Amino acid sequence: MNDVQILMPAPMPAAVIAALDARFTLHRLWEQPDADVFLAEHGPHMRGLAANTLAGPVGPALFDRLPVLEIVANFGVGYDNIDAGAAAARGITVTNTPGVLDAEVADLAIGLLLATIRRLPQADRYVRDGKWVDAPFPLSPTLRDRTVGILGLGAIGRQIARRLEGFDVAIAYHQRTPRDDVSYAYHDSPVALAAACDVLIAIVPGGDGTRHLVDGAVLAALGRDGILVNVARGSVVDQPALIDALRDGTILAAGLDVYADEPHVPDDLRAMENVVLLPHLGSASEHTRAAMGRLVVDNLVSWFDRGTALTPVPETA
Ligand code: NAP
Ligand code: 8YV
Repeated sequence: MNDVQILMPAPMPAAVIAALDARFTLHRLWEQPDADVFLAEHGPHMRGLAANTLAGPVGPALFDRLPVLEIVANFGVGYDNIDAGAAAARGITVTNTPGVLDAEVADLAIGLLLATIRRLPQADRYVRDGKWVDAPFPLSPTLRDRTVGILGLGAIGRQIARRLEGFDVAIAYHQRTPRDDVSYAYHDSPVALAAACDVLIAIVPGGDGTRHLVDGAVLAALGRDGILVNVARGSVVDQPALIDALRDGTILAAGLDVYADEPHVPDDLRAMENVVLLPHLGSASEHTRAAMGRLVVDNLVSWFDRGTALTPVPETA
């Protein structure tokens, strides 16, 4: 036991729990019969918070109940679940898990793109349903001769682009700041990018700054042969506009790993044949989730041993 009290609002991988148990006094909020009663009694002693998207929003309402909180260690590189500005204003450090999941998420994005364009899940269902004996599976669209637009050429976006180079497709991108270390074509808005490409891969952070960055106008610009792949956050895409665009042929197809209200996926999407739907799998391998978990633990240990976080987010760095 250690006198540093850490709050974990929602479950994390067993290895993270074991490592934190060994080093700190860890409180599992989800096991408490009454979270409110627990927070009223023990919240004033919590110096660290181990958070993930399952924990719900981490912001002023929770911070008010944790007056000596020093650090929020998030299990995930995206931290739109955390009000980092409010944390900064209170002197609370927020950490995330950059670097350790980039390759895994990029692999998934490429897999989802190929699955969507070549209709791999539909073909799998076709074989399982015994339809192949009656007729060959219909020919699919192709990745050949396409231009792939990457919305957000950050750490993961660049890994996606590197992989795409091996597929001999043209690559373009948009983000607010053009990069001087790549030769891909830059477009100064999401609409301009969508107009210049016929595959659009979204991999920007979630949150207010990117809400509905992919809206009806972007989907119209992507065009009738267009394919949207969203591995960013559900909030980045106007989901009702996407459903309309898929239904009326404004775009050809979509591959989605993330949704507006996870884990709920609208029936409209689930009924469509021109979408491939994944349950937020970007980083979801044993290898990568273990690496993310180690970084959560290492950030907390570094903070309480040495007073520095390993991977603070820019708002609280
Ligand atoms: P990153 O390195 O910070 O890159 C984010 C990129 O998005 C930056 O290059 C940034 O460029 C761009 N961007 C930010 N705001 C923008 C805006 N308003 N308009 C256009 N571009 C904008 O982040 P990352 O590590 O690549 O991760 C990106 C996101 O992927 C995460 O935040 C998370 O939401 C998502 N993600 C999903 C999964 C999954 O399982 N599906 C897994 C990991 C991550 P500028 O600042 O120049 O605009
Ligand atoms: C995880 C993610 O699914 O890192 C992110 O931003 O979206 C994924 O790696 C998620 O964070 C797990 O809670």
